[in-house]
Amino acid sequence: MLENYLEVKDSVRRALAEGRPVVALESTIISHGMPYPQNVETARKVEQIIREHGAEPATIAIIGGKIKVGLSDSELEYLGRSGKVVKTSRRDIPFVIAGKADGATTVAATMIIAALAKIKVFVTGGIGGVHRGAQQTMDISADLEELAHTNVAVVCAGAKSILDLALTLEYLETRGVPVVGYRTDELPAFYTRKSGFEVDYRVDSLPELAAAVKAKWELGLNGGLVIANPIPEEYQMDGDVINKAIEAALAEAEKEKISGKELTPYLLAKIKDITGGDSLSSNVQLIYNNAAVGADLAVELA
Ligand code: PSU
Ligand code: MN
Repeated sequence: MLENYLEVKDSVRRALAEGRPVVALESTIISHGMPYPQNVETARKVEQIIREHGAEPATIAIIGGKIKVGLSDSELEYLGRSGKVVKTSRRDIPFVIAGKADGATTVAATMIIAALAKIKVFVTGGIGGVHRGAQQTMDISADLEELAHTNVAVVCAGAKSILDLALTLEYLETRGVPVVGYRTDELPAFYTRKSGFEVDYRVDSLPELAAAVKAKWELGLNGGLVIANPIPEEYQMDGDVINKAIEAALAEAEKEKISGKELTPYLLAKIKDITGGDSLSSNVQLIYNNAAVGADLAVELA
């Protein structure tokens, strides 16, 4: 049944069969999160870092209606270039498949597919969350619901303050999702190491982290974990600069009445323009840093 839908790349299939570590990667970040060609260059380098750390990368996407677990180099290039790829979250998966279309998977959709393929660790930049103003708009990312259900550890650099971080943490608490600081007491805010919010647990070593992940799932405590890994000091942005850019981007989005699935990509592109590309450089570096930690965690779990 599943074979009718999932196409697992040979190198990934072999690694999984042999019990070697595999790390899942999302593709919305490639098609909707960054401009070409930096998106494709970053995606390639992330895969390389994961290999250097002893794990097998599996970038996930839907191409021509087929779910791909692991992409070839030309498929990566295609996703980054074609401007016609559908941003695909949980609700979209069946329709992208039925329409034989191309879909770039969000954190939620990537978690679903990773779990189907039996991949436990997933590396990304930042997760979606509760948007500012959600009291009115009810804009809450499907990523949070997926974290509540699906057994995948998500390594990220926290969440951006385009979101309401306090409400995002409340939501995760309600849904029983642990928010773990990797070598930090504070939830990182993506572009910066600090957000002013504490994480639930700080872990300083990978064996300790792996032990907690194992205990959670062996006890049947289903759902994901947020492993928040701060951007390296030298690449973080100035707090005032990035916060002003975020405020300006949010105001612009409101003026243009951007909502729904368009909002996050719109804000990312605006922030990049306002910061003259500086936010993109930070974005790229924090993903590299997450790739290293995610691969090390996958090795530890294997
Ligand atoms: N944050 C980023 N870059 C991204 C995303 C989030 O820095 O590309 C993407 C991820 O794929 C995430 C999605 O799952 O945006 C969340 O979108 P929404 O807010 O519409 O749920
Ligand atoms: Mn939304």
